[in-house]
Amino acid sequence: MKTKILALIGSAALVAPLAVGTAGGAAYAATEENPPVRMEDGVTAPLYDYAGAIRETVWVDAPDLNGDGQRERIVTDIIRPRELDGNAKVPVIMDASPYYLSLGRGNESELKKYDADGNISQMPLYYDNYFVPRGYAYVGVDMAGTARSTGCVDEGGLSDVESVKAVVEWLNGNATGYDAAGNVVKADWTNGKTGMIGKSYDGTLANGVAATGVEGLKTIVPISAISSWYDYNRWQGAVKSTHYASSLSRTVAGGRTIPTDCSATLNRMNAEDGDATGAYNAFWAERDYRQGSVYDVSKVKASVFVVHGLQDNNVKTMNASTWWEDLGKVGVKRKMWLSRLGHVDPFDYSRELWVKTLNRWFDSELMGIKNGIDSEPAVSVEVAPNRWEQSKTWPIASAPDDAAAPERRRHDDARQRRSGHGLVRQHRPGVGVGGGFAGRQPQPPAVDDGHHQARGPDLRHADGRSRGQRLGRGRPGLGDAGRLRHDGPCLRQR
Ligand SMILES: [Ca+2]
Repeated sequence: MKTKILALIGSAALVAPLAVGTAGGAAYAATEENPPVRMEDGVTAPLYDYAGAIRETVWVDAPDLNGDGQRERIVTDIIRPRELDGNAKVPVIMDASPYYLSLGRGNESELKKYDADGNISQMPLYYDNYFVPRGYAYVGVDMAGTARSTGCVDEGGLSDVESVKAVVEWLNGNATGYDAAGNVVKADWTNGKTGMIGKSYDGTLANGVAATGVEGLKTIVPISAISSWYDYNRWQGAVKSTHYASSLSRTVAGGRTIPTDCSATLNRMNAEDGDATGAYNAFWAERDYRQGSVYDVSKVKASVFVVHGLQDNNVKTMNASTWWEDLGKVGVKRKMWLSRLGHVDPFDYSRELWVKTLNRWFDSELMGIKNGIDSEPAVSVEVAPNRWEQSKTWPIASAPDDAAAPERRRHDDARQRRSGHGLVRQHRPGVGVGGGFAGRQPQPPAVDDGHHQARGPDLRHADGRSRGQRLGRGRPGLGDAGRLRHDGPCLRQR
Protein backbone atom coordinates (compact mmCIF):
# COMPACT_ATOMS: atom_id res chain seq x y z
CA MET A 1 0.00 0.00 0.00
CA LYS A 2 1.44 3.29 -1.04
CA THR A 3 0.75 6.30 1.05
CA LYS A 4 1.99 9.76 0.53
CA ILE A 5 0.97 13.17 1.66
CA LEU A 6 1.48 15.55 -1.17
CA ALA A 7 1.72 18.61 0.99
CA LEU A 8 2.15 18.74 4.72
CA ILE A 9 -0.63 20.40 6.57
CA GLY A 10 0.30 22.66 9.46
CA SER A 11 -1.98 22.68 12.46
CA ALA A 12 -2.61 26.40 12.34
CA ALA A 13 -1.75 27.61 8.88
CA LEU A 14 -1.03 26.11 5.54
CA VAL A 15 1.39 27.50 3.03
CA ALA A 16 0.00 27.45 -0.46
CA PRO A 17 1.41 24.19 -1.67
CA LEU A 18 2.89 23.62 -5.06
CA ALA A 19 3.96 20.06 -4.52
CA VAL A 20 3.94 17.91 -7.59
CA GLY A 21 4.27 14.19 -7.39
CA THR A 22 2.68 10.85 -7.70
CA ALA A 23 1.05 8.73 -5.08
CA GLY A 24 -0.67 5.46 -5.43
CA GLY A 25 0.19 5.66 -9.10
CA ALA A 26 -1.78 8.86 -9.55
CA ALA A 27 -0.23 12.09 -10.77
CA TYR A 28 -1.38 15.16 -8.94
CA ALA A 29 -0.31 18.70 -8.29
CA ALA A 30 -1.59 20.66 -5.33
CA THR A 31 -1.89 24.26 -6.48
CA GLU A 32 -3.94 27.29 -5.70
CA GLU A 33 -6.68 25.55 -7.67
CA ASN A 34 -6.29 22.12 -6.11
CA PRO A 35 -6.12 21.41 -2.38
CA PRO A 36 -3.42 19.31 -0.75
CA VAL A 37 -4.55 15.72 -0.49
CA ARG A 38 -3.31 12.45 0.87
CA MET A 39 -3.31 9.57 -1.59
CA GLU A 40 -3.74 5.94 -0.66
CA ASP A 41 -4.26 3.09 -3.10
CA GLY A 42 -4.74 5.57 -5.91
CA VAL A 43 -7.50 7.63 -4.32
CA THR A 44 -7.72 10.63 -2.06
CA ALA A 45 -7.74 9.45 1.54
CA PRO A 46 -8.92 11.11 4.76
CA LEU A 47 -6.77 14.03 5.80
CA TYR A 48 -9.14 16.68 7.12
CA ASP A 49 -11.26 16.64 10.25
CA TYR A 50 -14.93 16.01 9.61
CA ALA A 51 -16.26 16.70 13.10
CA GLY A 52 -14.59 20.11 13.16
CA ALA A 53 -15.44 21.03 9.57
CA ILE A 54 -17.02 24.41 8.81
CA ARG A 55 -20.80 24.19 8.60
CA GLU A 56 -22.72 27.11 7.20
CA THR A 57 -25.78 28.08 5.23
CA VAL A 58 -25.97 30.51 2.36
CA TRP A 59 -29.17 31.78 0.76
CA VAL A 60 -28.39 32.04 -2.93
CA ASP A 61 -30.24 34.65 -4.96
CA ALA A 62 -32.21 33.31 -7.92
CA PRO A 63 -34.70 34.93 -10.29
CA ASP A 64 -38.40 35.02 -9.42
CA LEU A 65 -39.31 31.51 -10.47
CA ASN A 66 -42.95 31.28 -9.37
CA GLY A 67 -44.15 34.63 -10.68
CA ASP A 68 -45.05 36.23 -7.35
CA GLY A 69 -42.73 39.16 -7.92
CA GLN A 70 -40.18 38.05 -5.32
CA ARG A 71 -36.79 36.68 -6.25
CA GLU A 72 -36.06 33.27 -4.76
CA ARG A 73 -33.66 32.40 -1.99
CA ILE A 74 -32.18 28.94 -2.41
CA VAL A 75 -30.84 27.34 0.75
CA THR A 76 -27.36 25.98 0.36
CA ASP A 77 -25.97 24.05 3.33
CA ILE A 78 -22.21 23.70 3.21
CA ILE A 79 -19.71 21.47 4.99
CA ARG A 80 -16.04 22.05 4.14
CA PRO A 81 -12.57 21.42 5.58
CA ARG A 82 -11.72 23.97 8.26
CA GLU A 83 -7.99 23.41 7.83
CA LEU A 84 -8.15 24.75 4.28
CA ASP A 85 -10.19 27.85 5.02
CA GLY A 86 -8.25 30.79 3.63
CA ASN A 87 -5.39 28.52 2.59
CA ALA A 88 -6.52 26.51 -0.38
CA LYS A 89 -9.54 26.15 -2.60
CA VAL A 90 -11.62 23.03 -2.79
CA PRO A 91 -13.96 21.53 -5.37
CA VAL A 92 -17.60 20.91 -4.52
CA ILE A 93 -19.72 17.79 -4.46
CA MET A 94 -23.38 18.78 -4.54
CA ASP A 95 -26.60 16.88 -3.98
CA ALA A 96 -29.51 19.17 -4.81
CA SER A 97 -32.81 17.67 -3.72
CA PRO A 98 -36.48 18.35 -3.07
CA TYR A 99 -36.49 15.70 -0.33
CA TYR A 100 -34.41 17.10 2.51
CA LEU A 101 -37.36 18.00 4.74
CA SER A 102 -40.11 16.02 2.99
CA LEU A 103 -39.51 12.36 2.21
CA GLY A 104 -35.85 12.25 3.21
CA ARG A 105 -33.00 10.43 1.51
CA GLY A 106 -31.91 6.81 1.56
CA ASN A 107 -33.42 3.70 3.05
CA GLU A 108 -33.83 5.41 6.41
CA SER A 109 -35.53 8.48 4.91
CA GLU A 110 -32.92 10.73 6.50
CA LEU A 111 -33.72 14.41 6.78
CA LYS A 112 -31.42 17.37 7.19
CA LYS A 113 -31.00 18.32 10.83
CA TYR A 114 -29.89 21.66 12.26
CA ASP A 115 -28.41 22.75 15.58
CA ALA A 116 -29.72 25.56 17.76
CA ASP A 117 -27.77 28.10 15.72
CA GLY A 118 -29.33 26.89 12.49
CA ASN A 119 -26.17 25.23 11.19
CA ILE A 120 -26.46 21.88 9.50
CA SER A 121 -25.78 19.17 12.08
CA GLN A 122 -26.63 16.16 9.96
CA MET A 123 -26.67 15.82 6.22
CA PRO A 124 -28.38 12.73 4.81
CA LEU A 125 -26.30 10.01 3.14
CA TYR A 126 -22.53 9.63 3.20
CA TYR A 127 -21.23 12.14 0.69
CA ASP A 128 -20.35 14.73 3.34
CA ASN A 129 -18.59 12.55 5.89
CA TYR A 130 -16.81 10.60 3.19
CA PHE A 131 -15.60 13.38 0.91
CA VAL A 132 -14.98 16.35 3.25
CA PRO A 133 -12.05 14.55 4.94
CA ARG A 134 -10.65 13.95 1.45
CA GLY A 135 -10.42 17.62 0.56
CA TYR A 136 -13.83 18.32 -0.95
CA ALA A 137 -16.62 20.62 0.14
CA TYR A 138 -20.06 19.09 0.31
CA VAL A 139 -23.13 21.17 -0.54
CA GLY A 140 -26.76 20.16 0.03
CA VAL A 141 -29.19 22.37 -1.89
CA ASP A 142 -32.92 22.72 -1.18
CA MET A 143 -34.62 22.92 -4.56
CA ALA A 144 -36.98 25.91 -4.93
CA GLY A 145 -40.33 25.34 -3.26
CA THR A 146 -38.97 22.76 -0.81
CA ALA A 147 -37.44 22.61 2.67
CA ARG A 148 -36.11 26.07 3.58
CA SER A 149 -36.06 27.59 0.08
CA THR A 150 -38.66 29.97 -1.35
CA GLY A 151 -40.67 29.49 -4.55
CA CYS A 152 -42.77 26.60 -5.87
CA VAL A 153 -41.99 23.17 -7.26
CA ASP A 154 -42.70 22.60 -10.96
CA GLU A 155 -41.70 18.97 -11.55
CA GLY A 156 -38.50 19.36 -13.48
CA GLY A 157 -39.41 22.59 -15.21
CA LEU A 158 -37.71 25.97 -15.28
CA SER A 159 -38.08 26.66 -11.59
CA ASP A 160 -36.59 23.39 -10.41
CA VAL A 161 -33.60 23.57 -12.73
CA GLU A 162 -32.88 27.30 -12.53
CA SER A 163 -33.00 27.28 -8.74
CA VAL A 164 -30.19 24.75 -8.58
CA LYS A 165 -28.29 26.27 -11.46
CA ALA A 166 -28.13 29.50 -9.45
CA VAL A 167 -26.14 27.72 -6.74
CA VAL A 168 -23.64 26.36 -9.26
CA GLU A 169 -23.26 29.94 -10.50
CA TRP A 170 -22.76 31.30 -6.98
CA LEU A 171 -20.05 28.70 -6.39
CA ASN A 172 -18.44 29.84 -9.62
CA GLY A 173 -18.57 33.51 -8.65
CA ASN A 174 -21.46 34.38 -10.97
CA ALA A 175 -24.35 34.84 -8.54
CA THR A 176 -25.02 36.46 -5.18
CA GLY A 177 -25.43 34.70 -1.85
CA TYR A 178 -26.42 35.96 1.59
CA ASP A 179 -25.96 34.80 5.16
CA ALA A 180 -28.77 34.72 7.72
CA ALA A 181 -28.21 38.39 8.53
CA GLY A 182 -28.49 39.39 4.89
CA ASN A 183 -24.81 40.09 4.34
CA VAL A 184 -23.37 39.19 0.97
CA VAL A 185 -21.31 35.99 1.14
CA LYS A 186 -18.80 34.97 -1.48
CA ALA A 187 -17.76 31.39 -2.14
CA ASP A 188 -14.09 32.29 -1.96
CA TRP A 189 -13.18 28.90 -0.53
CA THR A 190 -13.95 26.96 -3.72
CA ASN A 191 -12.22 26.73 -7.05
CA GLY A 192 -15.67 26.78 -8.62
CA LYS A 193 -15.49 23.19 -9.85
CA THR A 194 -18.73 21.46 -8.98
CA GLY A 195 -19.81 17.85 -9.32
CA MET A 196 -23.49 17.02 -8.87
CA ILE A 197 -24.69 13.64 -7.70
CA GLY A 198 -27.99 12.21 -6.60
CA LYS A 199 -30.56 9.51 -6.98
CA SER A 200 -33.93 9.82 -8.69
CA TYR A 201 -35.23 13.42 -8.49
CA ASP A 202 -31.82 14.56 -7.23
CA GLY A 203 -30.01 12.97 -10.17
CA THR A 204 -32.64 14.42 -12.45
CA LEU A 205 -31.73 17.89 -11.23
CA ALA A 206 -28.13 17.07 -12.08
CA ASN A 207 -29.19 16.13 -15.62
CA GLY A 208 -31.26 19.29 -15.94
CA VAL A 209 -28.56 21.63 -14.68
CA ALA A 210 -26.00 19.96 -16.95
CA ALA A 211 -28.35 20.61 -19.88
CA THR A 212 -28.24 24.34 -19.12
CA GLY A 213 -24.54 24.33 -19.94
CA VAL A 214 -23.80 26.33 -16.78
CA GLU A 215 -20.15 27.22 -16.21
CA GLY A 216 -18.46 25.45 -13.31
CA LEU A 217 -20.39 22.19 -13.47
CA LYS A 218 -17.63 19.73 -14.31
CA THR A 219 -19.32 16.39 -13.85
CA ILE A 220 -22.61 14.79 -12.86
CA VAL A 221 -23.46 11.37 -11.48
CA PRO A 222 -27.18 10.81 -12.11
CA ILE A 223 -28.36 7.64 -10.35
CA SER A 224 -31.72 6.21 -11.45
CA ALA A 225 -32.47 9.64 -12.87
CA ILE A 226 -34.86 11.17 -15.38
CA SER A 227 -33.61 12.76 -18.59
CA SER A 228 -37.05 13.70 -19.94
CA TRP A 229 -40.02 13.98 -17.63
CA TYR A 230 -42.34 12.91 -20.42
CA ASP A 231 -40.65 9.52 -20.28
CA TYR A 232 -41.27 9.44 -16.55
CA ASN A 233 -44.92 10.45 -16.63
CA ARG A 234 -45.88 8.54 -19.75
CA TRP A 235 -45.59 4.91 -20.66
CA GLN A 236 -44.99 4.97 -24.38
CA GLY A 237 -47.46 7.81 -24.58
CA ALA A 238 -50.00 6.39 -22.18
CA VAL A 239 -50.88 8.54 -19.20
CA LYS A 240 -49.51 6.92 -16.04
CA SER A 241 -51.75 8.79 -13.66
CA THR A 242 -53.79 11.96 -13.88
CA HIS A 243 -52.13 15.22 -12.88
CA TYR A 244 -49.13 13.42 -11.53
CA ALA A 245 -46.89 16.44 -12.05
CA SER A 246 -48.81 18.63 -9.62
CA SER A 247 -49.25 15.74 -7.21
CA LEU A 248 -45.52 15.05 -6.99
CA SER A 249 -44.81 18.77 -6.70
CA ARG A 250 -47.20 19.02 -3.77
CA THR A 251 -45.69 15.96 -2.08
CA VAL A 252 -42.07 17.08 -2.18
CA ALA A 253 -43.06 20.48 -0.77
CA GLY A 254 -44.06 18.70 2.44
CA GLY A 255 -42.19 19.86 5.52
CA ARG A 256 -41.10 23.16 4.00
CA THR A 257 -40.50 25.93 6.48
CA ILE A 258 -41.83 28.89 4.47
CA PRO A 259 -45.61 28.69 4.02
CA THR A 260 -46.28 29.54 0.39
CA ASP A 261 -49.40 29.50 -1.73
CA CYS A 262 -48.37 27.47 -4.78
CA SER A 263 -51.89 26.92 -6.09
CA ALA A 264 -51.25 29.06 -9.18
CA THR A 265 -48.26 26.92 -10.15
CA LEU A 266 -50.10 23.67 -9.46
CA ASN A 267 -53.20 24.76 -11.38
CA ARG A 268 -51.09 25.83 -14.33
CA MET A 269 -49.41 22.45 -14.36
CA ASN A 270 -52.76 20.66 -14.36
CA ALA A 271 -53.92 22.85 -17.22
CA GLU A 272 -50.83 22.28 -19.31
CA ASP A 273 -49.80 18.67 -18.63
CA GLY A 274 -51.77 17.31 -21.58
CA ASP A 275 -53.31 14.42 -19.67
CA ALA A 276 -56.35 14.45 -21.94
CA THR A 277 -54.31 13.13 -24.84
CA GLY A 278 -50.97 12.05 -23.40
CA ALA A 279 -49.26 14.13 -26.06
CA TYR A 280 -45.74 15.48 -25.87
CA ASN A 281 -46.54 19.17 -25.78
CA ALA A 282 -44.81 22.39 -24.72
CA PHE A 283 -45.18 21.46 -21.07
CA TRP A 284 -43.08 18.34 -21.58
CA ALA A 285 -40.65 20.00 -23.97
CA GLU A 286 -39.73 22.35 -21.12
CA ARG A 287 -38.96 19.27 -19.01
CA ASP A 288 -36.96 17.44 -21.66
CA TYR A 289 -33.20 17.71 -21.04
CA ARG A 290 -32.29 15.73 -24.15
CA GLN A 291 -34.05 17.55 -26.97
CA GLY A 292 -36.22 20.07 -25.16
CA SER A 293 -37.38 23.57 -25.86
CA VAL A 294 -35.27 25.15 -23.10
CA TYR A 295 -32.60 22.61 -22.30
CA ASP A 296 -30.94 20.04 -24.50
CA VAL A 297 -28.00 17.72 -24.70
CA SER A 298 -26.02 19.95 -27.02
CA LYS A 299 -25.43 22.38 -24.12
CA VAL A 300 -23.89 19.77 -21.81
CA LYS A 301 -20.30 20.54 -20.84
CA ALA A 302 -20.02 18.32 -17.76
CA SER A 303 -18.88 14.73 -17.98
CA VAL A 304 -21.65 12.26 -17.12
CA PHE A 305 -21.49 9.04 -15.09
CA VAL A 306 -24.85 7.36 -15.68
CA VAL A 307 -26.02 4.76 -13.15
CA HIS A 308 -29.26 2.86 -13.64
CA GLY A 309 -31.03 -0.42 -12.91
CA LEU A 310 -32.34 -2.41 -15.83
CA GLN A 311 -35.39 -3.42 -13.78
CA ASP A 312 -36.23 0.13 -12.77
CA ASN A 313 -39.99 0.47 -13.11
CA ASN A 314 -40.00 3.81 -11.36
CA VAL A 315 -37.63 5.75 -13.60
CA LYS A 316 -37.79 3.69 -16.76
CA THR A 317 -34.58 2.66 -18.45
CA MET A 318 -35.06 4.77 -21.54
CA ASN A 319 -34.27 7.77 -19.37
CA ALA A 320 -30.74 6.40 -19.04
CA SER A 321 -30.29 4.68 -22.39
CA THR A 322 -31.48 7.57 -24.54
CA TRP A 323 -29.54 10.07 -22.46
CA TRP A 324 -26.42 7.95 -22.90
CA GLU A 325 -26.94 7.75 -26.63
CA ASP A 326 -27.58 11.47 -27.04
CA LEU A 327 -24.59 12.41 -24.89
CA GLY A 328 -22.43 10.25 -27.10
CA LYS A 329 -23.64 11.97 -30.24
CA VAL A 330 -22.44 15.34 -28.96
CA GLY A 331 -19.13 13.99 -27.69
CA VAL A 332 -19.67 14.25 -23.94
CA LYS A 333 -17.29 12.21 -21.80
CA ARG A 334 -19.31 9.33 -20.37
CA LYS A 335 -19.20 6.45 -17.96
CA MET A 336 -22.01 4.05 -17.04
CA TRP A 337 -23.00 1.32 -14.59
CA LEU A 338 -26.09 -0.75 -15.39
CA SER A 339 -27.26 -3.25 -12.79
CA ARG A 340 -30.06 -5.77 -13.21
CA LEU A 341 -31.80 -4.34 -10.17
CA GLY A 342 -34.57 -1.79 -9.89
CA HIS A 343 -34.56 1.71 -8.43
CA VAL A 344 -31.50 0.94 -6.34
CA ASP A 345 -28.38 2.93 -5.52
CA PRO A 346 -25.10 1.05 -6.11
CA PHE A 347 -24.22 1.96 -2.52
CA ASP A 348 -26.66 -0.82 -1.66
CA TYR A 349 -25.49 -3.53 -4.03
CA SER A 350 -21.78 -2.99 -4.46
CA ARG A 351 -20.77 -0.62 -1.72
CA GLU A 352 -17.03 -1.04 -1.56
CA LEU A 353 -16.43 -0.91 -5.29
CA TRP A 354 -19.01 1.80 -5.83
CA VAL A 355 -17.62 4.20 -3.25
CA LYS A 356 -14.08 3.71 -4.46
CA THR A 357 -15.13 4.17 -8.09
CA LEU A 358 -17.00 7.33 -7.18
CA ASN A 359 -13.95 8.52 -5.24
CA ARG A 360 -11.76 7.93 -8.30
CA TRP A 361 -14.27 9.61 -10.60
CA PHE A 362 -14.49 12.79 -8.52
CA ASP A 363 -10.72 12.79 -8.01
CA SER A 364 -10.33 12.67 -11.77
CA GLU A 365 -13.07 15.09 -12.77
CA LEU A 366 -12.84 17.65 -9.96
CA MET A 367 -9.20 17.52 -8.88
CA GLY A 368 -7.57 16.54 -12.14
CA ILE A 369 -5.89 13.51 -10.60
CA LYS A 370 -4.75 11.17 -13.35
CA ASN A 371 -5.70 7.90 -11.74
CA GLY A 372 -6.29 5.89 -14.88
CA ILE A 373 -10.08 5.75 -14.72
CA ASP A 374 -10.26 7.31 -18.19
CA SER A 375 -8.40 4.40 -19.75
CA GLU A 376 -10.67 1.72 -18.30
CA PRO A 377 -13.74 0.40 -20.12
CA ALA A 378 -16.40 3.05 -19.65
CA VAL A 379 -19.36 0.70 -19.36
CA SER A 380 -20.06 -1.92 -16.68
CA VAL A 381 -23.15 -4.03 -17.21
CA GLU A 382 -24.59 -6.80 -15.10
CA VAL A 383 -25.34 -9.22 -17.91
CA ALA A 384 -26.75 -11.94 -15.67
CA PRO A 385 -27.28 -12.04 -11.91
CA ASN A 386 -23.91 -11.32 -10.31
CA ARG A 387 -22.10 -11.41 -13.64
CA TRP A 388 -20.70 -8.11 -14.84
CA GLU A 389 -19.22 -7.31 -18.19
CA GLN A 390 -16.88 -4.42 -18.91
CA SER A 391 -17.09 -2.77 -22.30
CA LYS A 392 -15.91 0.34 -24.05
CA THR A 393 -19.32 0.74 -25.62
CA TRP A 394 -23.01 0.36 -24.97
CA PRO A 395 -24.57 -1.89 -26.07
CA ILE A 396 -21.65 -4.01 -25.00
CA ALA A 397 -19.35 -5.03 -27.80
CA SER A 398 -19.31 -8.74 -27.09
CA ALA A 399 -23.04 -9.28 -26.98
CA PRO A 400 -23.89 -12.35 -29.04
CA ASP A 401 -26.38 -12.15 -31.82
CA ASP A 402 -29.86 -13.42 -31.21
CA ALA A 403 -29.47 -16.67 -33.10
CA ALA A 404 -26.45 -17.75 -31.12
CA ALA A 405 -27.68 -16.56 -27.77
CA PRO A 406 -29.55 -19.58 -26.36
CA GLU A 407 -26.77 -22.05 -27.05
CA ARG A 408 -24.18 -19.64 -25.81
CA ARG A 409 -26.16 -19.09 -22.64
CA ARG A 410 -26.33 -22.82 -21.93
CA HIS A 411 -22.62 -23.06 -22.53
CA ASP A 412 -21.96 -20.20 -20.18
CA ASP A 413 -24.19 -21.56 -17.47
CA ALA A 414 -22.44 -24.90 -17.65
CA ARG A 415 -19.07 -23.23 -17.33
CA GLN A 416 -20.34 -21.30 -14.37
CA ARG A 417 -21.47 -24.47 -12.62
CA ARG A 418 -18.11 -26.12 -13.23
CA SER A 419 -16.21 -23.16 -11.86
CA GLY A 420 -18.20 -23.24 -8.65
CA HIS A 421 -18.99 -19.58 -8.73
CA GLY A 422 -20.37 -17.14 -11.17
CA LEU A 423 -19.66 -13.85 -9.59
CA VAL A 424 -17.71 -12.08 -12.25
CA ARG A 425 -16.22 -12.92 -15.58
CA GLN A 426 -13.55 -11.15 -17.40
CA HIS A 427 -14.61 -9.84 -20.74
CA ARG A 428 -12.76 -11.36 -23.63
CA PRO A 429 -13.35 -9.62 -26.91
CA GLY A 430 -15.22 -11.76 -29.37
CA VAL A 431 -16.41 -14.23 -26.78
CA GLY A 432 -20.03 -14.13 -25.75
CA VAL A 433 -20.62 -13.67 -22.11
CA GLY A 434 -23.99 -15.32 -21.99
CA GLY A 435 -27.41 -14.01 -21.31
CA GLY A 436 -28.13 -12.89 -24.85
CA PHE A 437 -28.21 -9.42 -23.45
CA ALA A 438 -28.23 -6.98 -26.34
CA GLY A 439 -31.65 -6.25 -27.73
CA ARG A 440 -33.37 -8.51 -25.24
CA GLN A 441 -35.46 -8.06 -22.21
CA PRO A 442 -33.24 -8.64 -19.17
CA GLN A 443 -34.23 -11.55 -16.98
CA PRO A 444 -35.35 -10.91 -13.42
CA PRO A 445 -32.65 -11.03 -10.80
CA ALA A 446 -32.37 -14.26 -8.86
CA VAL A 447 -33.17 -12.55 -5.61
CA ASP A 448 -35.43 -9.81 -4.43
CA ASP A 449 -34.17 -6.26 -4.87
CA GLY A 450 -34.37 -5.46 -1.23
CA HIS A 451 -32.55 -8.52 0.02
CA HIS A 452 -30.14 -9.46 -2.70
CA GLN A 453 -26.54 -10.30 -2.16
CA ALA A 454 -24.05 -7.58 -2.78
CA ARG A 455 -22.70 -7.70 -6.26
CA GLY A 456 -20.81 -5.46 -8.53
CA PRO A 457 -18.86 -4.74 -11.62
CA ASP A 458 -15.44 -6.24 -11.51
CA LEU A 459 -12.53 -3.93 -12.02
CA ARG A 460 -9.73 -6.39 -11.94
CA HIS A 461 -6.31 -5.60 -10.68
CA ALA A 462 -3.48 -6.00 -13.12
CA ASP A 463 -2.56 -9.25 -11.39
CA GLY A 464 -6.00 -10.65 -12.07
CA ARG A 465 -7.37 -10.49 -8.56
CA SER A 466 -11.00 -9.63 -8.48
CA ARG A 467 -12.47 -7.00 -6.26
CA GLY A 468 -15.94 -8.06 -7.17
CA GLN A 469 -15.43 -11.31 -5.34
CA ARG A 470 -14.72 -9.46 -2.15
CA LEU A 471 -18.06 -7.77 -2.06
CA GLY A 472 -20.87 -8.43 0.31
CA ARG A 473 -19.17 -8.36 3.68
CA GLY A 474 -21.37 -5.71 5.14
CA ARG A 475 -19.67 -2.43 5.68
CA PRO A 476 -16.45 -2.05 3.77
CA GLY A 477 -13.32 -0.45 5.05
CA LEU A 478 -14.83 2.98 5.23
CA GLY A 479 -14.75 3.40 8.97
CA ASP A 480 -12.42 6.32 8.54
CA ALA A 481 -15.27 8.24 7.02
CA GLY A 482 -17.36 8.11 10.16
CA ARG A 483 -20.95 7.10 9.75
CA LEU A 484 -22.15 5.57 6.55
CA ARG A 485 -25.69 5.88 5.51
CA HIS A 486 -27.84 4.16 3.00
CA ASP A 487 -29.49 5.29 -0.10
CA GLY A 488 -31.27 2.45 -1.67
CA PRO A 489 -34.45 0.77 -2.72
CA CYS A 490 -37.23 3.25 -2.72
CA LEU A 491 -40.79 2.21 -2.26
CA ARG A 492 -41.94 5.75 -2.68
CA GLN A 493 -41.51 7.96 -5.68
CA ARG A 494 -38.18 9.50 -4.97
CA1 LIG B 1 -40.82 34.13 -6.31
